[in-house]
Amino acid sequence: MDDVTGKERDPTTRSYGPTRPFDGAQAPTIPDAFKMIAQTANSTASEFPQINPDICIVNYYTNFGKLGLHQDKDESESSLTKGLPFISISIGDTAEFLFGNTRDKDQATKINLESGDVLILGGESRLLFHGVSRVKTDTAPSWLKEETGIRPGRINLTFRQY
Ligand code: MD6
Ligand code: FE
Repeated sequence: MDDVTGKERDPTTRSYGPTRPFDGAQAPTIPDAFKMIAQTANSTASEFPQINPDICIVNYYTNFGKLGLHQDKDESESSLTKGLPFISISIGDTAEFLFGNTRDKDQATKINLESGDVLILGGESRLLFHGVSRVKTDTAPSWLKEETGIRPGRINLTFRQY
């Protein structure tokens, strides 16, 4: 697997850089096992280019967590122009996920993202508006809770290539 230097995301400026804003630590590379999952998923969506991810954003949502409708356009001009996909993996409680062509949530399509679901936005769909309207309490698979002791809520990993 091609090793690339990882990038840190500064959530306040929404920009990417080589180091972590609060302590200057170097961004680690993405573990191969994680990269393998993302790239395997990517290869099943053969209409999209294959990425070599250098960014993995991990978000933890409590059962009150939400994310407003937004476009992901903080990656490089070239990445966005090429429609390089991002690959999102959901773990834990189910999210109600919205997507659409505008920021209007009443016009958006609503789907459930359950634990283990993978969502790929690339090509023409790369700049769709998307967000999380709610996280459904106590919907994670019971085996996951028993085997990992995962907390209530949802973990989302998104893999991207800057
Ligand atoms: C999700 N996450 O949690 C969708 N976007 O299913 C995002 O849309 C997202 O987690 C930009 C940056 C971080 C994210
Ligand atoms: Fe996003």
